[in-house]
Amino acid sequence: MQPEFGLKRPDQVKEAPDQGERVPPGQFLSDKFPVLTYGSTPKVDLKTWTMRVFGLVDGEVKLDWEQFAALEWVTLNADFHCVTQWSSLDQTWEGLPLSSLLSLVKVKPEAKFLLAHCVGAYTTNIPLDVALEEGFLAHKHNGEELGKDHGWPLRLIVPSRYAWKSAKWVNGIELLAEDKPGFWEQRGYSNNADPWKEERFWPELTK
Ligand SMILES: Nc1nc2c(c(=O)[nH]1)N[C@H]1C(S)=C(S)[C@@H](COP(=O)(O)O)O[C@H]1N2
Ligand SMILES: [Mo]
Repeated sequence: MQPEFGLKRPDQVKEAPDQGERVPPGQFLSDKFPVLTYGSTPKVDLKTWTMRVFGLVDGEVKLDWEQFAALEWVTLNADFHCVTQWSSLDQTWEGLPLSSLLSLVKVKPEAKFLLAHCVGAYTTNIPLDVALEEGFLAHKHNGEELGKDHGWPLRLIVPSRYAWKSAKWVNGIELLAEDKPGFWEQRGYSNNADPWKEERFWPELTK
């Protein structure tokens, strides 16, 4: 297990002083969109793909791709900040706000957190209020379907947090009463992950 800790400043970076107020501390702008995956890219077949909303909900749902694609998709413009220090501004994502997916079930009042599940073992956790405000399920990126390595057919986007919260190949949303650290959150990454506060790793690791 080799966390991404201590990775070097990325090669393809450009300084953009005029963008300074949009680039969080310790980040550099990148034109590229590198692939960062723990493990290999899973094979996904739309014929068998499903999205499940479960846990503290009434009326659990499981949608197949056709049902998911029939929902009302919108466009989101957001900046993307990777903990390995690159940021890409003004990315356009097309898909479904997480709040729209959650409106298909009745979220129980005791649900306060959410754990995103993926094809493969990756998970990541976010507070439910953050999920409702800005969580987004993207199928297209800058006008094109997501690349297979970037989470096709569907990835989570959580613009206000470091990108490990933007789970690729997402296929399940679990509602929880207690917070439950995800894959990287269990392995030293910050639970909150706010790039503007440079919440990269557990506070005790950076002391
Ligand atoms: N399922 C899954 N999602 C994931 C990851 C992963 O390893 N598996 N890596 C995360 C990390 S650490 C980052 S920085 C972003 C990178 O997204 P990208 O590969 O599209 O640039 O995806 C996040 N989502
Ligand atoms: Mo990352």
